[in-house]
Amino acid sequence: MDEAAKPDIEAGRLLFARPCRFIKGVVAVDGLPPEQGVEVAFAGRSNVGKSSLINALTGHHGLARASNTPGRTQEINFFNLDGHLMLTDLPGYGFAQAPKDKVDAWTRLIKTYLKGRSVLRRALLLIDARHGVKDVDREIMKLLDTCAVVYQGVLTKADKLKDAQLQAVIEAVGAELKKRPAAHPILHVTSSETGLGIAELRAELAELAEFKTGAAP
Ligand SMILES: Nc1nc2c(ncn2[C@@H]2O[C@H](COP(=O)(O)OP(=O)(O)OP(=O)(O)O)[C@@H](O)[C@H]2O)c(=O)[nH]1
Ligand SMILES: [Mg+2]
Repeated sequence: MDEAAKPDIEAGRLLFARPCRFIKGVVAVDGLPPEQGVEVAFAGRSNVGKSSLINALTGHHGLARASNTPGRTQEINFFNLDGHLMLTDLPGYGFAQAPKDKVDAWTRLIKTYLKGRSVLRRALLLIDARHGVKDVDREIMKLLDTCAVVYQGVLTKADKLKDAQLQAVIEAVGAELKKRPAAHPILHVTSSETGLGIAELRAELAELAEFKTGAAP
């Protein structure tokens, strides 16, 4: 790896040490906040750990509501990281127990948002390390391949696996993402529980937000 490609861990730390504030929860496209700055979305199956990952990144445990009950996040929640980056916590997809009309409404909202949001610079596609890529994930990948947004795989709950199992999942998910036209080549491996991979993901998001250490005099 050349020097330029190295993640700037310190920039990530400094960016995510800044205050992050909840802006609004959106249930329909007409409620979306104005498009400004750089936005990054957290997408993935219900219960994969989207809200927990936002909390781990920001070091703010009650910020995004995480829960044992799948389908906890039912709207697109916007979090403003001190004017540098907007984080969006999406409702999970693939939650079979939710009422069909609700699932249809979330799915429509997620799809419209992912397709039409010009400030959306990246969608993080969270995959539960215990389960790997499922068909509902492939559906979202297919959609994202047609959108003007790069998406990047993030394995969650890595703490739940033994090293050898984790390696196998990293290889399988990495191989699957490599085949997709719009997927970013780097797969992040994280645990919101132990903090694994959080510093690296912060660094990558700082780069996306063009946030640098010592940039200002
Ligand atoms: N062990 C472990 N548990 C995790 C991790 N991340 C999330 N969890 C747990 O997984 C459950 C779901 O987490 P959430 O963050 O609410 O998941 P979500 O993707 O936001 O779920 P929805 O909003 O329902 O789509 C919670 O009980 C979390 O405590 C992790 O890295 N390791
Ligand atoms: Mg959630």
